[in-house]
Amino acid sequence: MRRWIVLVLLLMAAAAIFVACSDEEPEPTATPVPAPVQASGGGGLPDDLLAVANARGLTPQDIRAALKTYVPSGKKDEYYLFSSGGQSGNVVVIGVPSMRILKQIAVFTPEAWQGYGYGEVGTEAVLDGGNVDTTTIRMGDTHHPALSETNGEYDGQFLFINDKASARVAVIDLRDFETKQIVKDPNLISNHGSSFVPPNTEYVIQASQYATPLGWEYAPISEYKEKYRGLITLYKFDREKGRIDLANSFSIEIPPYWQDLCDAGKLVSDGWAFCNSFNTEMATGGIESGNPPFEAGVSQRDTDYLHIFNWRKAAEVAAQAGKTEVINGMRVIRIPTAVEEGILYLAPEPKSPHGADVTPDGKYITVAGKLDPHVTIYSFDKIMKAIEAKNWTTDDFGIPVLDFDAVMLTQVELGLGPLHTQYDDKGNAYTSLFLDSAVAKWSLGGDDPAGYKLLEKLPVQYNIGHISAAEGDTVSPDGQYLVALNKWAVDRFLSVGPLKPQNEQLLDIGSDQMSVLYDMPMGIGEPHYAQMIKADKIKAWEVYPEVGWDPLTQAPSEFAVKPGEERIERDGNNVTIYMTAVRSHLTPEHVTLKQGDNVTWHITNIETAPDATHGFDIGGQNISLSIEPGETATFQFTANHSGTYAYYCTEFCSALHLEMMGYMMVAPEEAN
Ligand code: CUK
Ligand code: CUA
Repeated sequence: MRRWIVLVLLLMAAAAIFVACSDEEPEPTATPVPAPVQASGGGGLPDDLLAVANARGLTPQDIRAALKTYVPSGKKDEYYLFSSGGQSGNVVVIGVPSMRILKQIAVFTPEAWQGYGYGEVGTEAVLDGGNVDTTTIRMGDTHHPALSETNGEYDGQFLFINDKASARVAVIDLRDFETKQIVKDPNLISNHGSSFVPPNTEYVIQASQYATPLGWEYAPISEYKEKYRGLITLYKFDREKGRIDLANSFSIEIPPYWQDLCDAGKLVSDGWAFCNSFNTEMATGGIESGNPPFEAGVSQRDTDYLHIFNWRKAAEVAAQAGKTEVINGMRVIRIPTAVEEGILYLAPEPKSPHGADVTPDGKYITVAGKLDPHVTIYSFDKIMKAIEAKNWTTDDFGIPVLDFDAVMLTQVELGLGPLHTQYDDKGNAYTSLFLDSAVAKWSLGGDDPAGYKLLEKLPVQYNIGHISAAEGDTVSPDGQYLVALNKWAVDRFLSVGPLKPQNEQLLDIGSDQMSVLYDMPMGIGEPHYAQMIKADKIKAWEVYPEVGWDPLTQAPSEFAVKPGEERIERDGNNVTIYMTAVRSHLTPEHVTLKQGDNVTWHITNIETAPDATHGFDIGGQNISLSIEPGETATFQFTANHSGTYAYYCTEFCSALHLEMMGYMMVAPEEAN
C-alpha cells in the first residue's frame, strides 16, 4: 500500500515538474536542454524528493527517465534482451527496461561460473563440436542472435548465434539458457549474415562474409575471381531434438562479393531471404604491393548487390538427385544450377550497404546505405514482377541482376552512415546512423513513395551500430523500447582504463518524441546485434525436471546416482566416481586414485529447491562445474600427477558451505 502512495506521489511530482518547466520556457523542438528541478510553488514534488533531485542535479527529464526504467526490488522486467557479446564469444541477457544484466551465456568460450567447457566431456564436447580441422577453437566473435519463431513471432524456445571468426553457429536452449550445440560450416571460414530464421524456423540461415576458396583451401589471391566464393548455408533445424541437423543442411554457392547481412522474408515474402553485399568490386587489397587498400578498392562502385534467394525452392532442388555437389560432406547448389532453377537473383543497392531488414508485413526490404545517406526501400511485389518479366541483365557469374528502378520503391535520406533498421507497432521505422551518432525515425508509406518520410533524429552516445526494438524482427513489433548498441562510450562512464565498455542505451519510442532513458555500460564484450522478447514468452525451468538430469540430452542421465548409492568403481586403470552433492556435503568425501588413472566423475545435485546450485572445483586440475538443482554433470581427466588435492563446492550454498569439500589423493606410480 505504501509503495503505491510513493509511486503516485512520484508520478504527480514528475507531472508537476513538467508543467512548471514548460511554463518557464518554450518546449524545445530538438534535444531538450536539461533544466534543474525547481520547486513548483506548492503542490509539486514533496520536499524530501525535491531535495534528493536537487542534491543529485536531476532534471525533469532525468526523473521521467528514472520513473520509466526503475524496477523496484523484487519486481521483474517486461522484456528480455539477448545481446551478442562480440569477441567475448558469449551472449548477454539483459532485463528491459531496468537494463540489469541477468546472465552471461557462455557459447564459444569456456566460462568457469557456468562450468562451461571443462572436463573433456559434457560442455567441453559441445565446444569441441566447433573445432576447425585439428585446431581447438576456444574463442568466438558473436554478432547476430536470432530467437526461434513460430508463425513469424518469437516463440521463446531457442536462440541461435553465429561466430563470425570461424563460420560457426550455436544453438542455445531457452529452457535452461545453455549452449547445446556448435556446428562448423565445412566450407566457410568466415560468416556474418547469421543467424537468421524464417517465420517457422525450418532453417537457421548463414551467409559468408570474407570469400575464400570453398573449404578455405589454399589459392593465391590472384585467382580470386575464379576460385574464391561465398556461400549461403541453410542449416536444417530439428525443433524436436533442439539441434541443427547437418545431414539435412545444404549451401548455395554465391559470388565472392563479401555478403554482409541477411534477413528472412515473412508473410507474403516467406520462402525468400535477402542479403546485402559490399565488395562486388571483388577488390583483393595488397597495399604492400602497391595495390589500392581494401577500404578503397571495396568502395569504388556506386552500387553493390542485394542478394535475393528463394530458400524454399533451394531446399526442393537440394533434395533432387544430381542438382548438388557434395563438398566436404555438405551438399552445395552451384551457381549455374541456382540460376537455372530460379533460386538466386541480385539487385543493385547503394553503396557498400550494411543492413537488410524486412518490414513486419513482409512486403518491403530496407537496405541502409552505410556510405550513402539514404535507406533504399525495395518492394517484394516489384521484385516478383521483375523476375516474372525477366527484367534483368547478368553479372560476371551469369546471375540475373534485376533492374534497379523496377524493384526499388523509394529512397529516404536519413543522414550519415545508415546501418540497421528496426520497426515499431505504429508503422514507423528506426535506422541507426553510425557517423551521425543518431537514431532516425521515419515513416513507412506502404506502396506510396510519398509516405516514406524522415520524422525525427535523436543523438546517441556514440557511433551506434545495431538497434533492437521490442519484438522488432517479428510480424508484430511492440514499439515502446529500442536499445541502441553504441560502439563508443568515450566519456560516459567512470574510467576503467583505455579499454572502455560499449554503451547500450535504452530509448523510449513509445512517446511522440524519442528520448534516451538509460545508459548501460557493457563491460563484457562488444555487442553487435540483440533481440528483445516479451518476458512471458520465455518458459525457463526453475530446476531440472527430474533429479539426475542430463542437460545435454535434456533427458534423465544414465549416470545419475541416488543418495546412498554413491560409489567408486575401479576397472584396471579406469576409475568411475558416482557422487552426490547436497547441502552441505559431497559424497564420497575421500577419492583415492593411483597416478595414471583415467577418471570419469559423475556428480548429481540431488536438490530440488530453486537456486540450490552447487559448484565444483578441484585444485590443479582445470575443472570447474556448475551443477544446478537436479543436474547430473560429468567430467573426465587423467590423474597425471600424484599428490593430495582438495575439491570443494564453489557456490556459497549454506552456512556449512566451506565444509562442503573432500580430498582426492593420488598415490605415486612407484607406490602402485
Ligand atoms: S554488424 Cu556489428 S554494427 Cu556484425 Cu550486424 Cu552492423
Ligand atoms: Cu554447495 Cu557450497
